Amino acid sequence: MNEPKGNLTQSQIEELAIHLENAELQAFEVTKITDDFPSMTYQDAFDIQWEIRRRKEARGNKIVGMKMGLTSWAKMSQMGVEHPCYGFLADYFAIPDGGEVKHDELIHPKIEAELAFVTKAPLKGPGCHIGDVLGATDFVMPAVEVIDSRYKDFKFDLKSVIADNSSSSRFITGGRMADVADLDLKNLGVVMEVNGEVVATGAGAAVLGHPAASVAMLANMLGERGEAIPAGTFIMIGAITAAVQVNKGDSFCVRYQDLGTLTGKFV
Ligand code: OOG
Ligand code: MG
Repeated sequence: MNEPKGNLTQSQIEELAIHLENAELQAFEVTKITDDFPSMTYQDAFDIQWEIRRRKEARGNKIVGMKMGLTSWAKMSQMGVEHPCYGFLADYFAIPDGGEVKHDELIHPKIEAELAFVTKAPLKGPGCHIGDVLGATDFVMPAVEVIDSRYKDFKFDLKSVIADNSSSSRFITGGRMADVADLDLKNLGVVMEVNGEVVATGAGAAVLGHPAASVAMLANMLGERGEAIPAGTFIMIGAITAAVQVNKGDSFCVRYQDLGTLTGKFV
């Protein structure tokens, strides 16, 4: 992903950002953008994502966190993409624990069992490692992400998904916060239930061998753009299991070892 240069012009970046953001805001699917722009680079893809972020902030939305994606083999093999990606979380993505997710506002949502780290000190790559992350973590808490690729049939390549803010759309957090010293993060078990049936299970080590490695990778990827993770940032580490498709009317419950449960309903 170390391609320092872009092949798209600034006006193409802006047009693609508008195109993908409209698909998000109006919940319609589009063809993956690399079909029409095969020469675009990773730099272009991140420039599009950052332009979507700039547009939201200019409109008054707040950025309330970051997410890593495609950090487990379960997810990478499900999506056919072999490198993690990151995205940002906007204020209106947040749904309280036990809350309702409006299915009509989304295209073809799926849910993911994740964990979130909240930092108390800044993290900056390159060279950020698990030890740096544990030292800079204020607390860990459970999180469920609702992803919703804007691409037709949820099919994409890495550049297209990065431009589409890594499929970010909603997230639920709550449960119990805990100090990293009190958790066995690699063995931490999660059980995901939809309509009372277990649909997926996993443990923290599914994410890059250790959940904190995902936060370190975020710092290192952001460092390539000269960006850092400020203190007080909420960061989701990526799905521990494969994502599960949900329909209107479905309710979910994710049980986290030592961290309580998160629930919600698609209405
Ligand atoms: C890309 C985003 C993946 C995760 O936790 O792995 C993601 C996608 O699969 O649509 O959020
Ligand atoms: Mg995710």
